[in-house]
Amino acid sequence: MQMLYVAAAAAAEVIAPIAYPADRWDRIFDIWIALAVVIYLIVAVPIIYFMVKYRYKEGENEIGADEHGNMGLEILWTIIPTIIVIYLAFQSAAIYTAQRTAPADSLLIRADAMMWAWQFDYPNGKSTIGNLTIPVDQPIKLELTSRDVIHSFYVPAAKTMEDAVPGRVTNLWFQFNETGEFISFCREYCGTAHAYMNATINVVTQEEYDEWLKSS
Ligand SMILES: [Cu+2]
Repeated sequence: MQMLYVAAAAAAEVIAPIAYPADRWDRIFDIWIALAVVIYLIVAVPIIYFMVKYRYKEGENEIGADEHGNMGLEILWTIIPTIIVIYLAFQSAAIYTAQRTAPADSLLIRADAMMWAWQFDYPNGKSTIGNLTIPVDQPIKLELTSRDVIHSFYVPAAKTMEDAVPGRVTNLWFQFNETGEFISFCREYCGTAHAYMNATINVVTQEEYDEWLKSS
């Protein structure tokens, strides 16, 4: 089952994700699950084999051999896991950094959270509530803040989110690779209407975006 899942995940990777940085997150997941499956098999297969091979038989090996360990094995199974853990740490840190660092050519939009809505402020002064219209194939950097309590802006398609904290400016980035209507919602419980604190992400072509931005 796990093997099938890894194979499916590997096949799915060829297709571009609906939105970045979902692919970074998926890559971390694939690396961890692939390693976990390999380690699981290395441990589980010999366990089952030895359980059968050395099962109790009357009159056979009734008193076990007096083993005193094996220095070579001890070194081997200390060094290999150490290398794996260091690899995972560096790989995850590199992917995490890419996931958290907005590309230099990002379009900057400000998002203001309040009970219970999102307000978006565009570079030309245009402002919307509950609707984020953005161009496709363009990295978007959202600078978040809040007017009242802590909220959190979540973009499921991009597998990214960030808290909106009063008195502080935080940020997150994402990029949609196809046009369409997507959903985002508040992911930090913020009171009575928290469950309705959604925003529509309207992904349009660059021309449509320019047109939309100019209209009042
Ligand atoms: Cu909220």
